[in-house]
Amino acid sequence: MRFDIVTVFPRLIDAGLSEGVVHRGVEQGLVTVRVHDLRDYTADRHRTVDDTPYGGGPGMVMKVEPFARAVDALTAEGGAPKAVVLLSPQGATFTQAHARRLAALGHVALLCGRYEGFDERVREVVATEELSIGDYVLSGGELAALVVVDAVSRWVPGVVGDGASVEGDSFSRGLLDFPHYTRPMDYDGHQVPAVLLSGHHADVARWRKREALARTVARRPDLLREATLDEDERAWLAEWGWPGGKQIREARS
Ligand code: 9D3
Repeated sequence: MRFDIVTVFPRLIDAGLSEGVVHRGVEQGLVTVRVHDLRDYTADRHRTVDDTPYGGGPGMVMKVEPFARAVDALTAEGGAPKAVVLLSPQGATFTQAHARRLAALGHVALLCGRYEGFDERVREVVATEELSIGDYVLSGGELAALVVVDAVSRWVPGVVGDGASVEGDSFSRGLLDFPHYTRPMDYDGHQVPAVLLSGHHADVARWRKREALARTVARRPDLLREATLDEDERAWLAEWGWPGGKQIREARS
């Protein structure tokens, strides 16, 4: 997997990739992250990346030419990226499905902005798609790019130690995770559920499945619309009086 990241704060990207699962993926040669300083693709003495908005108003707008030149240069070096993603609050909200799709592309460029926004021609001419990481205000696209790199890299075979844990992850299954416990058995009167100590593996699996579903119903009922549920799960929903429980897509097993 190759990422090309274009930013005015390359060290912010370097810092975010200095540890953890993605860093190990880079060290193993499974992931390549090239960071490009947008100012290296300016043409003037002051290395200008932004300018005042046509039509007036506050703040500065990021110019199109430095982004266009940066993408031309990274294409010349490493081939054309299969997607050029503009990180912006106006983008579609990034999901696990986007992460999986981008991983399958193998080569993705990420364009980060600062200031009020991008000249619209960055969207029209340079980028192929636009993503946000959620409805909150960041100071720029760099942290969003790091989020995308992390979530996409997890889909690259070998990056996450246990392959089963990527497929089985919350959101890949479409449900929240079940509760986890480790020692001690009793923490200040808070007990580990007895079923987990029973040694009955089938009971444990069933309890976890039910807890995951109960938690999703309580906290993220919106996820049920897209979830795939097996016969047990559909029966529990009906038992709990969940409206439309039977309409939820049945898991292919
Ligand atoms: C204060 C400026 N805002 C006026 C309406 C607009 C604005 C412009 C630029 C708000 C934030 C930003 C910087 N944000 C990003 O570059 C960004 C982002 C985000 O803020 N939230 C979620 N995902 C993303 S992806 C890039």
